[in-house]
Amino acid sequence: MELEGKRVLVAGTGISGIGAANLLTEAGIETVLYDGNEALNKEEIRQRVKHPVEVILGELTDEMIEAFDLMVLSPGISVNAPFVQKFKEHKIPVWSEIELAYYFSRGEIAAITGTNGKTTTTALVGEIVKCQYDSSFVVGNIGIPYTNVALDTKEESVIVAEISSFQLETIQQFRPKVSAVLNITPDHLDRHGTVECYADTKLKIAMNQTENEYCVLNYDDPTTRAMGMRIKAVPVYFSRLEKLEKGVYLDGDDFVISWNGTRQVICTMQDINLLGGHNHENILAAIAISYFMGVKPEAILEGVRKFKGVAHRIEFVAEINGVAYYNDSKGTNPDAAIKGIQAMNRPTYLIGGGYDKKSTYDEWIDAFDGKVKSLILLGQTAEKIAKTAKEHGFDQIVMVDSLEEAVNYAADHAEEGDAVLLSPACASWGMFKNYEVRGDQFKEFVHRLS
Ligand code: UMA
Repeated sequence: MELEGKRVLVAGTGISGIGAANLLTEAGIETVLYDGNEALNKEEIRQRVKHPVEVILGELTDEMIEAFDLMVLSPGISVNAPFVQKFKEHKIPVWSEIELAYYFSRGEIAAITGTNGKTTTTALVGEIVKCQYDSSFVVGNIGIPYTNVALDTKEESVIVAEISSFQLETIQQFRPKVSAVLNITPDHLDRHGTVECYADTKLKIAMNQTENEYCVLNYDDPTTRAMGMRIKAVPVYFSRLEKLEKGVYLDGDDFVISWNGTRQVICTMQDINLLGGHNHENILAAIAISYFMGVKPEAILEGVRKFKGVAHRIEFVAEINGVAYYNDSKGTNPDAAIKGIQAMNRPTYLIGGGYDKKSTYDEWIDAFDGKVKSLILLGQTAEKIAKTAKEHGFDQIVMVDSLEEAVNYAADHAEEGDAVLLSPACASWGMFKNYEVRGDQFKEFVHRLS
């Protein structure tokens, strides 16, 4: 579909919606911004867009809908939202903002999805490609909408994109040179319904790829391993647990790539700055992605050595009175939070709870492994988590009303040699704008203690 002369509705006025509206108006396409939240301020929204746009808030009538040729959807809005369904009934195409950015952008794309590790892997691939390519961009769910940079890309650019399942729901032509599905564990079931539907949405990342492209998959995860049978792209497996005949794997301390009969050590444990088995998986995936994006082994090694990790992911904040504080606000589901508690090597005051994504918390509680001294809970899921914890025989539970109260409680009770970990196993929505705001506030409350 050509966009010239079309009238486009951009749904959502968060950073994706504003990015999409900027891109469309810059390209001279008639654009209307829409948000279901009537309480927002139209003028404030208009000021965030570089060129003049109309803004609609609240309900969309059938008459209004019929006047559009296309809708561009922000990731936070479900395709099942009633107004989106109306667009479909009127046979008006609905594009993900990723699709819109792809329409305008040039260069080659590495697109990374999975339940966990995608932000770290994306940031690491970004660091690696920078070591070889002059024009590179790191975008997507990581917090910089792809639409923000689409017009700055050139034929020789490399775009490294973290892509969520939400962003994949409505892609059309989006075709990365290298895609990656790092792992699948239940997440966002409130939106996708079943884990099968969630996994299928993730695999859409490879749906337009051909045999000339690559899809990096986790060999140790049965769901992603099986995906290799369902794609046209060349599957490139990585494994932390097995030495693969063809793929990227860990051999003792060595991160190895074996392809077309050649075995090459890319880096060793001494070269990396990230802790934990899950991070070894992220490094293996990043090596595979970078290699098939054309990055030379020396540049991969340089990028791996430079990379120091990402904020909000088991991020060390401070040591105060002998107590270490860690911010794992990005632990937005039980599986990610399991990685957080597994990384602790001290008795831990664990702060959890938040928005209810219909997750179950049994495995997370089991992963406490005697390390958690006290579980401090807040948010919508507090009662549900407390109930599960008690069923698993864990009753050192404290209920609080705010993150500040949680930090103060932990600081008052923790002893020298303990850790305090914010790793909520839940999204932040409802109490915070996003996990970054939650993590930043946590860090601020911790710094206030000193
Ligand atoms: N809105 C409606 N109708 C609805 C629902 C929402 O109009 O039915 C409006 C809201 O009123 C609000 C706007 O939509 O004004 C918000 O849009 P959004 O939720 O898509 O938020 P953005 O600010 O555009 O941020 C999005 C991603 N957010 C989500 O997927 C929820 C960000 O991922 C991403 O960084 C950003 O685009 C840039 O690509 C955050 C996230 O939590 C980090 N992602 C989830 C995750 O990682 O688990 C998927």
